[in-house]
Amino acid sequence: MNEAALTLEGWYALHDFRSINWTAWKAADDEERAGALEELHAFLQEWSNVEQVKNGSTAVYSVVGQKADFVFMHLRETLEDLNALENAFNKTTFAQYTTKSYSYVSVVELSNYLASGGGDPKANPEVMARLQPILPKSKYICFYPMNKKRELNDNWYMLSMDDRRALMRSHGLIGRSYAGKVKQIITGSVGLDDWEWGVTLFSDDALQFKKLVYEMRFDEVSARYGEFGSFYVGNLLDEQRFEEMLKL
Ligand code: 76R
Repeated sequence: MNEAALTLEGWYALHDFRSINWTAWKAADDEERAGALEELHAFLQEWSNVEQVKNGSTAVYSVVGQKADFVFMHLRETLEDLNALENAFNKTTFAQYTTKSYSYVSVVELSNYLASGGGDPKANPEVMARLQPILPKSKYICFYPMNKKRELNDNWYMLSMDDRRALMRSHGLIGRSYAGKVKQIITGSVGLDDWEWGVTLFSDDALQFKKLVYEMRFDEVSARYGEFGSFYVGNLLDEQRFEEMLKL
């Protein structure tokens, strides 16, 4: 049997994509809208408090194009926390003016392909900071799910650990050349959702997403073994921008 990569898991992730029901939002009276906005404000505040005490992290972005209008990306300690959080949001008045566009459940993952040194990795604060990351508040987000291919001649899961490690080295080198320009969070979703990984990228320059993903397309790990789902791209929503988006 072939050897599975060892993985370290951190916070669980929920990418919750929503669309706004503009017809209903416009039909609501001022008082109802004000109440809904207040509730939204309270939730954003609560999520920011959770982040302050490092019990999780939340990123809020608009989505460009028709796939959704905005996304909440939540990282929390447990699946129960994520569940409670989505249910609480779904009970708000504001949520009644949204429809569910897409969601993705996964867990922050690091693999041992390029790990160095021994000892308990979870005792390393740098590793912990990557397993429980405070999400950047960069101007742009890009999310897409992906698989590693399982076809007769191109089957990632039939490659030896050594071969995969060599391939991942080249992948990591390309990635590292974007250090400081793009921050990536890889979340694993085997057994949790429809694809094997979620890729979430953050940058202050949306063109860097295109350049990074394009460059990786030529790298063997992606060129040969990558399979990709839908791409979502969006702009940072702070409270003020969120309110502006909803203003009629
Ligand atoms: O964790 C590390 O920094 C070690 C190197 C590394 C691993 C193990 C790494 C680095 N990645 C790893 C694992 Mn990655 N990554 C993607 C995509 O669009 C595409 O073609 C692929 C989507 C991008 C854009 C990206 C970026 N990576 C993985 C895995 C799990 C593989 C497995 O276990 O089989 C996937 C699915 C994946 C996909 N990767 C980096 C980046 C970047 C920017 C880096 C450098 C990170 C840094 O050094 O800070």
